[in-house]
Amino acid sequence: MSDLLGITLSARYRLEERIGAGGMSTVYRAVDETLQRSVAVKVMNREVADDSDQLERFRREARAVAQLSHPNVVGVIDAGEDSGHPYIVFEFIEGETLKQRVRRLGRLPIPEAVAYAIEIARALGAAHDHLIVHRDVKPQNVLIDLEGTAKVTDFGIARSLEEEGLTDDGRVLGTTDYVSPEQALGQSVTGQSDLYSLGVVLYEMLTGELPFSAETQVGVAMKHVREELPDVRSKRPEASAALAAIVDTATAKRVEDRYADDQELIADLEALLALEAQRAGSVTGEATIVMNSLPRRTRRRVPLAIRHRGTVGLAGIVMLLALIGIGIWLGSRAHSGADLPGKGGQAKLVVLCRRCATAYNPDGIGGTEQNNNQARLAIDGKPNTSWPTQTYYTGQLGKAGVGIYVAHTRGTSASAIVIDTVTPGFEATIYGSNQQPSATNFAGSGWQRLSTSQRVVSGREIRLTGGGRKYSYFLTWITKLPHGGDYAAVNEIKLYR
Ligand code: 3AM
Repeated sequence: MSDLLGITLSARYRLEERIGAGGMSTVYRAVDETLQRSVAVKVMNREVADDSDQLERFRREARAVAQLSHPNVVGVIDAGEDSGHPYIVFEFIEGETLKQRVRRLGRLPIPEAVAYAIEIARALGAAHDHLIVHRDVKPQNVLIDLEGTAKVTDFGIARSLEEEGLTDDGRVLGTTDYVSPEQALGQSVTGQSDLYSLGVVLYEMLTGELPFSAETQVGVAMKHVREELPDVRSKRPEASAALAAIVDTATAKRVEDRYADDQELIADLEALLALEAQRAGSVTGEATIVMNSLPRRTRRRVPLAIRHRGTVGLAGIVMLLALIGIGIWLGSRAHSGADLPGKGGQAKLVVLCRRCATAYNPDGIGGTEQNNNQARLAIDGKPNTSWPTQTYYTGQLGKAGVGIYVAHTRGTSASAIVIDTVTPGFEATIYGSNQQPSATNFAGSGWQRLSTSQRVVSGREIRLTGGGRKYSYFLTWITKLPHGGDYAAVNEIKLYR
């Protein structure tokens, strides 16, 4: 397509330099002769311009992005067609792609990585608000301008959820390095698929590596379907448990276990940025700017020294107090780091993804749901919220049991479990399994008994047997309601390694 160099499209955009090429199009730096400024012009390749489906897709990109006016989205300025060349004009971003930045610097400083993740999530949030799914979130599509701001581009295969009817021609993606399991399997793709890809981008910013490699792109895609991402902390030990939990929740294989929407992910990332800035002792570059854009409530948690100056000089006491404050607050949200009392500080709390709790009623009696929509309250780190069983007015369960299980994506060995409850005295047994529990068949779910049956005392440790075997599912199986009570509540389930 170098034949286009030097020509002026629609008597306005003079193509000066070829800056990138993809399968469908070529990107040029151009001069807008009317406004005398640099622009980026994406010209559709001639071969594909003859294909009406592809042409429609190209036009759709222009229309989709034109709807968005967001500081973290590369803006569309114009679109047109000249001598059979459809083109889109974008604001020109001087700088580099996020991919180039990671290649150049390797692992990014943690506050910077989190700041970029926030900016990308905000851009995706704006798109999702317009029912546009990006579908190709990767660091190659994130431009970092000279001020350090991240801007998402290339909505080339984005689709409006309202246009689901349009046939998807199964176009081969350039890379499957960031593909969500459902997308790899050709299932329906939603905003949560973009969040998965963003989770992988965050993983890469933190570790400097991709989570999966294989001989072929299909091989990588299959790993996204089948294999858990490696633990971020095995590659980046200074990453906090809370940060690892965010990566885990964003990249959960099952959509139900993933962040439900952008706002949930952004809230966790913003809270974390405040903490990570604190851990790093100073913030620079984009982290400072993003920090200044945090909602007031979150920003108040950032120590004054960082909030105002971007670096920490003095104010040691203020900082220390704030550090303790944030530690407690975030720890209570993400289960970071606390030790089990009475175990000599050796047992470590297992970090659970925030959607990884499920109510369990395989007998089906008394309503199959069993308040499953509240299950996550048992692992939200807040002792005053709980998952309750349904109410059994007779005071009897009338079946073998009912319960709640938590999932640990990679599987973990646990030595103890602690249940906080406002309805102590119910009887429960802890089980472990490595197969996805059947919603209707207790016996067919592979449960191994890990504890004796016991009356639950709030906050008291229940020892688990199992010889250090790893399990992916841990079930608290309630066999008897508390004496005189008609339900049982689980305020918190804490699993210790
Ligand atoms: O091929 P590289 O990675 O050097 O940075 C983008 C990428 O560069 C650049 O075009 C290439 C293919 O996407 N690019 C895309 N949109 C751009 C824009 N709006 C842009 N460069 C500047 N401004």
